[in-house]
Amino acid sequence: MSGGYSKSDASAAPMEFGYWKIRGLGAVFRMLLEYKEAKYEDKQYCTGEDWFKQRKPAILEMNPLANLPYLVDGDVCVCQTNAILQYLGEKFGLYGASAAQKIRTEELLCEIYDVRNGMIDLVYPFKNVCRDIEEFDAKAEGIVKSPPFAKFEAILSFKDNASGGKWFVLADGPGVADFHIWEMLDQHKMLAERIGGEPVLDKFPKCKAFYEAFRALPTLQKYFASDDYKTMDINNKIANTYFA
Ligand SMILES: N[C@@H](CCC(=O)N[C@@H](CS)C(=O)NCC(=O)O)C(=O)O
Repeated sequence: MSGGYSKSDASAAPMEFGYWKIRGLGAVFRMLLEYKEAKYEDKQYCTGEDWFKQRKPAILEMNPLANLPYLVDGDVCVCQTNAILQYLGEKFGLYGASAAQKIRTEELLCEIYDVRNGMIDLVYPFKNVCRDIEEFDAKAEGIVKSPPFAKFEAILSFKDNASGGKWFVLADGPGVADFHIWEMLDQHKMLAERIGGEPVLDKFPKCKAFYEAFRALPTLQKYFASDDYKTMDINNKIANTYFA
């Protein structure tokens, strides 16, 4: 296992965040924890031995749903991406200020997880959606021609948007769903660049403005300058032939 960097905040014990040493579902949390300047240890597992043999048994003691990602915060151990995002969203005040905003956050977390699953189908041959590079090329081209962000563009334009279309849910900055949406925008942007397709973001002007505003957030600059963003593989090695 190799460690990422962690923040210092004298007032609280550090949280433990765990995931493989890839972006995968981990990048969403690394960005969120950095954005909030949280005190946390970023456990990045490199091998099955590191996770399944060394750490998972202890996480199972805390939560029978043990999986990657997980979060340990004092006595609390949360698994499942959307449950962890809800937990951190409530902790940081980034889940929604009203019942309507909380519902929108939950909707968007589910919606963007669907988008992520499309990317997983594309890049992992064991999913049998793209069994070889020819099938990958054909499907990737289709995704880049018609990227799955029209609904997100519509949310940014919708009458109830509290920020006038700058952020997805909250009035004055990103909520937890924005972090997963940004990660998927970035992955689709990179996919288009990789296969020489048309720029994905140009098709969605509001999503593009959101992408740029998020990319410029001051407390995220350390993350964007780090190897966790610049050089870390997006997907597990099994997908690297297609989209690392
Ligand atoms: N729906 C789960 C999926 C979790 C999952 O599939 N984790 C994969 C990596 S993306 C894993 O390798 N888990 C380790 C394990 O099964 O112990 C979530 O969103 O948290």
